[in-house]
Amino acid sequence: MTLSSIDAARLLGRLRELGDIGRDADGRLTRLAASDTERGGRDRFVSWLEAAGLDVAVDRIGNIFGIWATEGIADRPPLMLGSHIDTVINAGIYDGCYGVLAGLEVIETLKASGYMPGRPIVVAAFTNEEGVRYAPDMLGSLIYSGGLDLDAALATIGTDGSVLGDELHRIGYAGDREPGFLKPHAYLELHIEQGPVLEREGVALGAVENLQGISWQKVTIEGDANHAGTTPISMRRDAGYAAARVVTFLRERAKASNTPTVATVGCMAFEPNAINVIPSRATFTVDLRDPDEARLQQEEAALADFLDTLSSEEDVTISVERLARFEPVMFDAGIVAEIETAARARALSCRRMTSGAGHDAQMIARIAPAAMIFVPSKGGISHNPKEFTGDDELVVGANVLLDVTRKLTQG
Ligand code: HGY
Ligand code: MN
Ligand code: MN
Ligand code: MN
Repeated sequence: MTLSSIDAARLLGRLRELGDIGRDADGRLTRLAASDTERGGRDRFVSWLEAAGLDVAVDRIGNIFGIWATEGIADRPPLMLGSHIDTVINAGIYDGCYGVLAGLEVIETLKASGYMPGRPIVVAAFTNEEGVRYAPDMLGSLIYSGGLDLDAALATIGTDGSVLGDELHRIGYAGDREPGFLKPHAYLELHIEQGPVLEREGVALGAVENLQGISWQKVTIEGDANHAGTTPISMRRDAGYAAARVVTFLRERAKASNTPTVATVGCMAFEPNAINVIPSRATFTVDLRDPDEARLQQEEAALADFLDTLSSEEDVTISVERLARFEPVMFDAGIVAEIETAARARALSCRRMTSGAGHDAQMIARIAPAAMIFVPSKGGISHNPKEFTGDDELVVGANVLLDVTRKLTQG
């Protein structure tokens, strides 16, 4: 049986075109959720959906859906293919966008081939997957799956003081559909691995069977500003030094544990942030992840204990705000098996794996059987303009998405 293929030039061309929307004067790509640059990406994506003859729907949290529902099956639960088009700061062009554009490509290829699916096929671009401007991350798919109150989410204040709901209105993407208006029969997300495993093992595809738990916290340490030259070390309430001890504690604990636990302090700010003033305040974020829920809780407890000890040792006051907390997720074994079957049919190497990154699939897995397909990331690099996956690898992933989509929508 000759296996059909997606239109590689169209997919790769769109990936590059979308990848150029939101570059600053230095060529850095940043499309934060509900920003003007993201509006540009959203508009371009909607124009492609319309050109493909799909029905376009936008829900109240700004999730965008392209719907292909042929006569007689429109009321059946759809297969949903999705990901996100918002990015981190100074991003690559593949994270999220690849899955959204490959989903559209699969629909267009099937439509053009005369294929008659047994259920609608929908491609989704979820709002604020990255969580860089508004916490928590995966916010659009979390709302879509009923994991958070919609009004509370719309009232979320961003790192720039903006209000998500106002920004969605301002960019024209405060939609009218209720989140969850389409209950998927199944959900499939194609994504770059963003890690080193597939490349290191020389494997073409990942059939992602689970996704690790995520804990995001914001820590504020209050000390006393004082003169850098006259204040004896023994008399300091140095918020900056205390913060540095937390960073070291987290790295050394994760390094010493022979577990998959990872810990990251990604943001840090000192006040008053002056070369000759002992910091009076340090605020920073902590991102803890582990595939095992009990171990993730242990890591959170160990951090809390360390902060208690630190506050008395350094005579500082410490407060913690939880920004996001998602338990580990198991994906649907049946869909994972379909991914492996599709890979074998194309004589592609494939291995089961855990996702280290968070994805919209972990949220939609709350309301439908879900799974993910990974393609290799060069050097395992992501959330970095050096993020790269070869054209052939991108096309291979999209063709397997095509095959599994056909399998999951047979009449
Ligand atoms: O943080 C994450 O893993 C996701 O990219 N938002
Ligand atoms: Mn992503
Ligand atoms: Mn990402
Ligand atoms: Mn992600």
